Amino acid sequence: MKSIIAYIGIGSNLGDKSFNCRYSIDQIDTLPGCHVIDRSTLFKTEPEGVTGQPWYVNCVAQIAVMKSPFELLNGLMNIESAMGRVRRKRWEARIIDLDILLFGQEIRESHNLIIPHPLMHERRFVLEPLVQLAPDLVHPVFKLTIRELLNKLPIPPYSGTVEILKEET
Ligand code: A4P
Ligand code: MG
Repeated sequence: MKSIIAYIGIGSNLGDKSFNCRYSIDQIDTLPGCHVIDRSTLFKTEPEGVTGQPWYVNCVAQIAVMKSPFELLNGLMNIESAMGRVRRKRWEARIIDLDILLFGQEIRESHNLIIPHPLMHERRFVLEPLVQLAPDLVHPVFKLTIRELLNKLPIPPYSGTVEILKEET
């Protein structure tokens, strides 16, 4: 099976958020048929679409995958559960959220898996980390590069504020 390059959007706004993001990447690397190639820096980001929640830490991981998108989704959900995520309602504060942003040039819309992630192109907290890894990658639906999508975003605060977090090495 040929390996596909996929991008995972990672977010945490509960507990030690930077640790949670980094730890989840280590866990993704241990999934069978998954290998982490690179990751963006960590960003401190204003919650979008919800009010009254703590700020998030977000980043993006670039991975090589030798499994189907559904198998990958299952693996990611297992990591979320093992890290203690409990789902009560949509968009609530969470220890860790792992979303498949892109899976090669795949386009799919099943009820429990939509690729590319349907909101990625309008979220600064996704595009700022993603542009570090793949500025010239073309979005399979909009046919624009990640850099072009980022440049089209409204100026903050309308599409959220993001700041690069200083990381200890
Ligand atoms: N699902 C469908 N497509 C996908 C995909 N491409 N990747 C389904 C992963 N999952 C996908 O997700 C609900 C269901 O989506 C899953 O069971 C899966 O079958 P969830 O993680 O349980 O719920 P959620 O995260 O609360 O909802 P959703 O719709 O995934 O929300 P988002 O898009 O994750 O947005 N602001 C900042 N600054 N940073 C953030 O990270 N995140 C959100 C949540 C809102 N505001 C934010 C952030
Ligand atoms: Mg999610």
